[in-house]
Amino acid sequence: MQESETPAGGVFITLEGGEGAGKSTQVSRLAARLRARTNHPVVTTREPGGSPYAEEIRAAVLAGAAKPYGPFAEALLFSAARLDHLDRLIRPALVRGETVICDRFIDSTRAYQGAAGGLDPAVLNALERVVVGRTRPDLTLILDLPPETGLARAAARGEGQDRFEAEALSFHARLRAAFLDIAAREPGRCAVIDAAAEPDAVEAAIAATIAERLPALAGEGPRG
Ligand code: T5A
Repeated sequence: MQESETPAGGVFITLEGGEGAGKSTQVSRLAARLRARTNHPVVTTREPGGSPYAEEIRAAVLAGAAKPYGPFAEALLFSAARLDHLDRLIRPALVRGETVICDRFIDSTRAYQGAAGGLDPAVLNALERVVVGRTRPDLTLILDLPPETGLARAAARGEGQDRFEAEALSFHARLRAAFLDIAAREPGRCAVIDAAAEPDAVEAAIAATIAERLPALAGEGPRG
């Protein structure tokens, strides 16, 4: 494991939100937008996953393999995946000065295993301290929409439900409240985006937030 206090020279952006909020869609759009305007690499990644070992954990957890053992076991597995992802991909990219855009990160553990799953926040804080250390996002975009809308979008793909999509609507309502609560507690790091809008409008809202919060990134000019 690399030193968790590794100084980060790049910019770390995470996208968070409930099921079908449009995170993957907007990660791609934001990366394309930044690549057209910056002179340094932009890396896109996701959690759980982002490294070979973490992708193996992703497959097992989303298939429900850890569900019988409860939210603590799931949080440990997500944390093990995160540790590998941080060591192999995120921290090296940040040290090289690159921009990393990650689809889900610590706030998903706080919302899914914590607020909605019932795991003690003190346990999650301890895990974050050990696993994430100082590698915190510079900006977290919380894509907010009614859970019914997000679940309908996910269902429309016709791929069946994974471990968390299959939870009751009340679980997804708690998730939405949890993400909004995180944004309210950490307004310097987080920005709430209306994700019920059309994709182009969501992209524009994200671009405006980047321009406001990370002006150096937004204003570097076209690749030369
Ligand atoms: N999890 C994860 C935890 O419990 N704890 C953790 O610590 C972590 C890291 C990951 C699961 O693991 C859980 C959370 C999740 O349940 P996943 O497959 O990565 O599983 O799940 P999601 O991140 O929810 O991925 P989805 O693909 O379901 O949702 P996205 O990425 O938010 O949405 P996207 O972009 O794929 O869009 C969904 C559909 O809607 C359309 C798209 O074309 C697509 O068909 N769409 C829109 N339609 C209308 N208007 C818009 N604005 C739209 N934007 C996209």
